[in-house]
Amino acid sequence: MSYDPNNIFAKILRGEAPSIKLFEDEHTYAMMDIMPQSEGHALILTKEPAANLFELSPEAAAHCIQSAQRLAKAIGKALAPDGVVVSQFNGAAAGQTVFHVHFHIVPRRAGEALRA
Ligand code: DGP
Repeated sequence: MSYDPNNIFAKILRGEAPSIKLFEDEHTYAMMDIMPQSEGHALILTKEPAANLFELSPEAAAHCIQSAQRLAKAIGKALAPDGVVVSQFNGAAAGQTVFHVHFHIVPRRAGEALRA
């Protein structure tokens, strides 16, 4: 799949669209999800122009996981969830809607259903 440089996450990374930023480093950008599935649902974006995991370099993938771990730990401290889901979708058939690689960090509480 070809990468569209005008996807919404690319615009956020260029500062052309707003976001609630949590942190960023040389390789990744962390922000709140605009349609949270639970309280504290956040996203890690790679800064590499890659539509999906198949296009992402191994180095960028490693940086995403490092940032996902950093964010999951921070959410654990801030919200004390019972668990945290880290997920990532590739292709529309898999549920991907924004075609710029990102990881979901979704805090979960025992017995609480995800929001639609
Ligand atoms: P998916 O491609 O299925 O992994 O989901 C994309 C996620 O990105 C979804 O949870 C909603 C979120 N999202 C979509 N547009 C925006 C946006 O403009 N800002 C933020 N912060 N999140 C967005």
